[in-house]
Amino acid sequence: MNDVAAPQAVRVAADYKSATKPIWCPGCGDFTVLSSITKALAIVQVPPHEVAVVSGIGCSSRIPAYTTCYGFHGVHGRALAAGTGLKVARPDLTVLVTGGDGDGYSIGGNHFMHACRRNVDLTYIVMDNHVYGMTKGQASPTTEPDWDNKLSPGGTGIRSFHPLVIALAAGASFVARASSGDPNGTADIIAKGIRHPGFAFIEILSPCVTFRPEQRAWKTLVHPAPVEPTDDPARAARRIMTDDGFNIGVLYAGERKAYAAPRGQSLRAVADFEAEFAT
Ligand SMILES: Cc1ncc(C[n+]2csc(CCOP(=O)(O)OP(=O)(O)O)c2C)c(N)n1
Ligand code: SF4
Repeated sequence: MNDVAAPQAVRVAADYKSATKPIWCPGCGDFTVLSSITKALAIVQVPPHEVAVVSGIGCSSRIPAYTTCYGFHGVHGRALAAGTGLKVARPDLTVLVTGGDGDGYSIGGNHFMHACRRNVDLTYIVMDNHVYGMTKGQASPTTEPDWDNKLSPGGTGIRSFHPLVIALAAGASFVARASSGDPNGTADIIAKGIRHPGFAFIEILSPCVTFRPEQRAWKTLVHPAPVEPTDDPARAARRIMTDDGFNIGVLYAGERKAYAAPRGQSLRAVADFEAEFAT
């Protein structure tokens, strides 16, 4: 009898793509983000059953269903809370948290800051289209103050949130910007984020062609960051605050130790909690 295990076949992007057909609008940037995520998983060669994709609510938050990995499509703005808990309880899993700018920076804004601060080893991918796509085009925290539309005539007049700088200030140990117009470059950045030991935050410019058709031009505006990533958060913040918003690449990669759950504490059985709440 031959007891030598057969070598594992090399996994390809298609191995991570489920048979569920995305229902995004034709041309939505999220299609290429999905393909970049599956390509990144193939680069890392982690088996699909060892990956969990966790999301909130929004068009972009539909991603988990389109992969063959474990998935959790949670509630609006709480993806990072669920993903953090999962990673702490199951550090053996590769955890990707995915969603939109409304989900992550508005209702989920508080979780965003604290996830950066905690530096749990997960990868947070935000498909930023500067709008609430799923609920038909309201302004989001990253919407430009002068974006004129019928829901906020003349624009909101409110300064945009700057996620990358906020991530740095809050303690994220890996900060990158990518573009859905560059699927291979984005796959490479996501793979780097997955391999990074700590909280990796990746903003992906992903156009909403339905409510922000002008964003189709983003793919002509993006360009590789002209400098290598730095491990100095102050330098990274200065660069990001003074760039044109279309610099693509890993912008900051630091070495802060990732959070590790205290050892030696046994997990309590669910039945114990039930008994406590029953009294
Ligand atoms: C508690 C709660 N509040 C509001 C909503 C309505 N809602 C669903 S998706 C969404 C915004 C989604 O926007 P974004 O996260 O930017 O994702 P996109 O659809 O643009 O990908 C909102 C406000 C909800 N589902 N739950
Ligand atoms: S509404 Fe916008 S974000 Fe949602 S699927 Fe359509 S193009 Fe994509």
